[in-house]
Amino acid sequence: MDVKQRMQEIAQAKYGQELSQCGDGQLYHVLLQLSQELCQGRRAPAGERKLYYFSAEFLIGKLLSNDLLALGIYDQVSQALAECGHSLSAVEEAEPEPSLGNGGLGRLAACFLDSIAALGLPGDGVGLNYHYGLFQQELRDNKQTERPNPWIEDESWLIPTGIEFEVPFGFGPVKAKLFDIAVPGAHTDVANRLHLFDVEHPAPAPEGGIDFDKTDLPDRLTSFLYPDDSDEAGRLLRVYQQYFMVSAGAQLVLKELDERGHDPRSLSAHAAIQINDTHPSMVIPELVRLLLQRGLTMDEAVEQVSHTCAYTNHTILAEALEKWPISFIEKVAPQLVPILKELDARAKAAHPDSAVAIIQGKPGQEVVHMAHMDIHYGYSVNGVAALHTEILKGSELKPFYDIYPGKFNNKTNGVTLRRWLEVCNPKLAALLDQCLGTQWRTDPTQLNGLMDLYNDAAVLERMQAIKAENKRGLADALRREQGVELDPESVFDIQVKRLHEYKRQQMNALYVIRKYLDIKAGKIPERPVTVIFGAKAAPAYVMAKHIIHLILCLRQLIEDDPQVRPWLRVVMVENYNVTWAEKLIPACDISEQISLASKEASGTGNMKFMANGAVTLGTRDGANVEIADLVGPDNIYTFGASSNWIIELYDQKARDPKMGYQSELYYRRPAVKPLVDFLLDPVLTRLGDAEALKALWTDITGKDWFMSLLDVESYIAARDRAIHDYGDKPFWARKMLVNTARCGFFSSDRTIAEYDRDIWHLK
Ligand code: 26Q
Repeated sequence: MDVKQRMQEIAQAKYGQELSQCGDGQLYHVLLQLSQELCQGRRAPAGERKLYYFSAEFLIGKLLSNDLLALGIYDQVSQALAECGHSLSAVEEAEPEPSLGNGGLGRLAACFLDSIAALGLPGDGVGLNYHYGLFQQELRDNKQTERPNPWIEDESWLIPTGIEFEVPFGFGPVKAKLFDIAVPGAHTDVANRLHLFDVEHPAPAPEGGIDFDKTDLPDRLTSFLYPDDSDEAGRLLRVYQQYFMVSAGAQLVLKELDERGHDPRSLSAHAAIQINDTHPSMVIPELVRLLLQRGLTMDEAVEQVSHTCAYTNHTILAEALEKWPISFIEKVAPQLVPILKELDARAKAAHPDSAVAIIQGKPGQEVVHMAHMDIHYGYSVNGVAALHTEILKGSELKPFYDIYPGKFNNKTNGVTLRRWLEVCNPKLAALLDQCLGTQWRTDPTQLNGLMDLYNDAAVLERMQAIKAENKRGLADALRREQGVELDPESVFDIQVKRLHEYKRQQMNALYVIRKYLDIKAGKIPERPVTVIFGAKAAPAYVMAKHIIHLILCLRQLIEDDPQVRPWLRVVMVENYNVTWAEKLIPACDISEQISLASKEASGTGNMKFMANGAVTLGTRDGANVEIADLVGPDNIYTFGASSNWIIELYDQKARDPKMGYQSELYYRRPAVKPLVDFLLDPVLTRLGDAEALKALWTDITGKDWFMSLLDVESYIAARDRAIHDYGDKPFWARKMLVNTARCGFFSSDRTIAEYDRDIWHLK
């Protein structure tokens, strides 16, 4: 096909204009149509067994560039646009970003769909079509406010399918309408689908912020994605959303099984359902219910479901493990209650230990423990990094591991290097082509070949030149979007991820305070550093919002201080999302991965940063451990207490609340106290809300549940060492090179190949 000619035809038909006369918004719609035509022409991958990846979140980001790459026409389109005076990056600006995820878990699901298609495997996503997605963040008066993010235009990536199912809620049936987004596989001729269910008459956006009447169902069922907090008023709606997704999704699975000519008694031979955290767990009782309706006995239904469903755990934070009051389920989907009770009774008969029960609690106050149901009635349980899986087996889920050792397995996360290297960092990708040939694009382990160039001065210099160009690109974007002027010669030190106490953005802020106080005392740092944050806080997560407030007040303090500003800058990117990530990650020198050891299941940002030649400053947590093993101690800065020690501290604390970790103790240390007390200093508090800062101070000096003070001294030392080392250009460039060279293991193609080999068995 002549790509440019087809673009011209579409432009003529749509707008009666030449390509050169079209605006960027029109060109985006031309390319949207072209991509959709090409996806339509692709076949679905064949296989005996088909995977359905059930997830409440798919953080897909903008799709245009990725789809053009997967369709093999990226270069042709870029050139065609250039020939008529346009640029693909300008056209991309016109694409709205779907925000169908909170963070890591949702972005992982998007990377997985990309890799499943690229490996030519039959596997579709199943989720919800949130109209306003995750909230859009605004930063005003040093605080976060939230607005809806309407991303669906008249013409969008969503393809109406005409397929509908009825979801039987307690209050009556609701129609679920299916929309699809095509997922073309790179270097293949196949495409899979992301299936998103929607209500028939979606409600308009609420006026003002994101608050709305959460009882106004069904029209508001698919309005918003729930932020990862425990907004009490929203909890019931969340269960409605989950049941809507899994009931429609389960009906889709059975419809496709039927269309392929298979009996429901052979479900597990022809379908696999991956349950992405516990959000879709109700698919288990729902499938049992639908199979009973189709004439299977309870034994047969349970047998099929237990060989169809597999569960991925993404967290060990107790507060994030979903337990729904049975009264909620009674209300949302009463028909599931007898099935849940039967599943619970069978589990209790086989395993009387109350720690592994599905239904727990006193009569009248029972809760359904979603993860427990998944483990009893799923055939696989996996963690998302080696350390995480070991913690699940050894402590969090130990009673289950003792019962079902064979079900547990590790699948270390990965990221699609197509989006997170090829598309977001074209200059580095071109250098890699020059050095290694293009095979690394299909086999990222080939990146190991870079190690042969460890002493190649020309390559090292080119890597640094590319980093410098990317830093200037980021500085340009921040000037355009936020009006801040950055020094691209300074060290770009970046922490971007959801705001959570366990991720310890507050510890990063304490480092900023350390440097501020040093400079004020006349102790000038070795070189200028720009500290960049990007983070959304769940609207109901008070402490997270206090931490944002602290960061923004520090920013203002430093911006207004001509003595400090040349050496230290703080930037908070407003509305951090996938689009910003694609600009930030290639421009990063130091990647902050500083979670409290044992708490970050894996992390995936850490992998994207290393691929783009950033050096990690991190704790021995999640996949950081595997990154450290791959790059070796000279190419990563690790610090802080070990996960074993942290787990021991929490155990001690559980045994005796007065023992164990005491932030008081750390607070008293002379190197720590002035940093924390700065939260009360009028120099700072006059810029913001003194009460909020006091509340944060009280928490850090008293409770500090996520131990931000435990590691703060070793953190400061490690960070200073990294900033010092940065000054030796060739020395630092080698670290960059090793990080890119060793990132192949973290390709989600590798992760998906393992899921298929060990869990799905699709072909
Ligand atoms: C639960 C109940 C009610 C409302 C919201 C939620 C909820 C929503 C989202 C709970 C958790 C999440 C998201 C979790 C998440 O993103 N986990 C991350 O998953 C990544 C992919 O495996 C890991 O790399 C990260 O370490 C992990 O934090």
